Amino acid sequence: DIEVLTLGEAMRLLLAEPGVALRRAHTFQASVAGAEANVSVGLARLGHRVRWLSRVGDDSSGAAVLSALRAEGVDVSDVEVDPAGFTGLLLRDDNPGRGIDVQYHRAGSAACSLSADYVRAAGLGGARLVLVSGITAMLSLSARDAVLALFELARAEGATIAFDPNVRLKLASPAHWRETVGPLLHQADLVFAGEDELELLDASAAELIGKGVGTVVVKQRDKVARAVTAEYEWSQETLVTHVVDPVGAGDALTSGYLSSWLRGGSPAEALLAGAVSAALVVGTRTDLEGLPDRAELARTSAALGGGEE
Ligand code: KDG
Repeated sequence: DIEVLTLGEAMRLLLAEPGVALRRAHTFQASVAGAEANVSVGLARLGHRVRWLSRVGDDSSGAAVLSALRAEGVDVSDVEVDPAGFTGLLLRDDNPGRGIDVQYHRAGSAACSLSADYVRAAGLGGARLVLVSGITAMLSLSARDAVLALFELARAEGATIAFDPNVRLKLASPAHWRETVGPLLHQADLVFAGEDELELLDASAAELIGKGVGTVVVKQRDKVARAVTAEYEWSQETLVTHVVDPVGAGDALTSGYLSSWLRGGSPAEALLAGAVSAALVVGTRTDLEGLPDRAELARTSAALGGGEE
C-alpha cells in the first residue's frame, strides 16, 4: 500500500547557470519542477511510499521526468503517457536579488488533460494522505474536476487532504485564482499557504479553521511559519541562513511537515522538520537537490533547531 497520493503537473526544468539572468544564460542545468512532484520526492526521500498521479507527453521531457521520479522511489505506475500531448517546460534563473525570471511553456500540455475519470480510475490505492496544489486546479477545467474528484475520493475513504494554493500569477489573474482555488481551501484538512496567498484569496487562518479546516500552516512575511488549529498555535522561525535558490522552499516545508505528521509528530516537531527541509533546499540549486533524507534531516535538526526531528 502507498501512504501518500499526489496529483499535479511536473515539467522539465532548465535552470540558467548560477547567478546569470535567463536571457543571458548559455548553459542550463536540467532538472524537474512541479509542486506536487517536489513534495513527492521530498516525502520519498524521507522514507514514505508516495504515488504521483499525472500525465506527461510521449517525448524526451516526459521520459526524463518519469525516470527522475522513479529514481527517487516515487511510484509513477499510474502516470498516463499521452501520445498526442507534450510535457511542460519551465525555464528560469536563480537570482533572488533581481527577482526570479520564470518562463512557462505548458499551456495545453498533457497534464492539462487531467480529468476526474482518470483520478477515479486510478483510485487512492490505500493512501491516507492526499496532497495537491492550486496549480493543478488552474491547469484547465478538467484538471480542476480531477482535483474535486480526488477530494471526493479522499473524503469517502477517510484520507486526509493537504492543500497548498501555490498561487502563480503567471498562470492566471488574482480574480481567477480566487474563484477557482478559494473554494478548494475550505475542503482541505491541512492547508499550507503564504500570508500573501491567503490575502489574495480573501481567506485567513481563523476563517478557514472556522469552516472546518483542521490545521492551517501560514508562511508569514516575517519568515515565521505558524501552525494554527482551533485549540492552539505553534510557530517556528526560519532556519535559512544562506539563499542559493529560493524556489522549492514551500514544497520542502510541506514535505518535512507532512513526513513528521505521518509519523505522529506534534505540530511543533512538524514545523521544525519543515523549516529544516526548507533551509536545506534553498541552500542548493533546483527544487529537488537539497531535499533531505531522514539521516540528514535528523542531523540538521539537531544542529539548527536544537532538537531531534
Ligand atoms: O513550488 C515550486 C514550483 O512553483 C515549481 O516547481 C514550478 O510547480 C511549479 C509551477 O507551476 O510554477
